[in-house]
Formats: sequence, C-alpha cells, structure tokens
Amino acid sequence: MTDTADRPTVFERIAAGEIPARIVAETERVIAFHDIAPQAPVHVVVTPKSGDYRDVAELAAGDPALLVELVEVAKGVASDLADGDYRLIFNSGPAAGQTVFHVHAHVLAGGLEEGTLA
Ligand code: DGP
Repeated sequence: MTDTADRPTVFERIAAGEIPARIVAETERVIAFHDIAPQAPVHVVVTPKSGDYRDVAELAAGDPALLVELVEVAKGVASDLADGDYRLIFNSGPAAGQTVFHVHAHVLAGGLEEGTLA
C-alpha cells in the first residue's frame, strides 16, 4: 500500500457494515457481494475484508493463502448463484479499468456469452 488518500476503501467500509451491500458469502477474512453495476447475470465482487493489498499480484506475494481463500469463495458463489461455471477477473491498474485500489475479483456467471473475454 503506497498511499492513504483512498483509505478506508469502499470495500473496507462495506465489510465494516458502514455501506450497505447485498452480501452473498463471507468468511473471517473474505467477503462477497453483488456488484453495484452488474455486467453479467451474476456479477459478484469477492474481496479481502482488509484493504492491505491493492491488486492481485501484491496479494499473491504478500498472503498467498488469502488469495486461495478468495478463489475458494468465488467458486462457491458461482455454485450457489449459477451453474458453477464462472469467469474470475482481477482488473489491475487504472488503464485496465481498476477503480477501487483494494484487491478484488469479479465473479461473472450465469448465461455468459461464449467466446468473449468481457
Ligand atoms: P474495478 O473497476 O475492477 O475496480 O471494480 C470495482 C467494482 O466495484 C465496480 O464494478 C463497481 C463496484 N463498486 C464500487 N462501489 C461499490 C459499492 O459501493 N457497492 C457495490 N456493491 N459495488 C461497488
């Protein structure tokens, strides 16, 4: 984490119950909730409750077990809310579309178009 200007992050505030969200799964360290602007029939954000890591590479280097836990929660969300198949997207950096600098995965599932990446 290199700056404090955007802390606490919006996702930390959701995890703390300060901002309402439609929570679909939760563990001690990870929370999953419906994205506010869904891009697929099922579009869920899965994120650590703590905003210690800005992107997936930082998370992988700093706490690989937490990344594994995040992926396990994402898989469970896809099974609970869709047919179990899913795309997992980590936007990393502003030019890639990242707007919240608190690592998170987008779980896209349910009636996805074939042959597209978005
Ligand atoms: P990204 O662009 O990859 O940083 O994704 C951030 C996502 O977070 C974006 O799809 C919209 C979502 N989002 C931002 N603020 C909120 C919020 O307050 N509530 C919910 N549910 N989602 C949010």
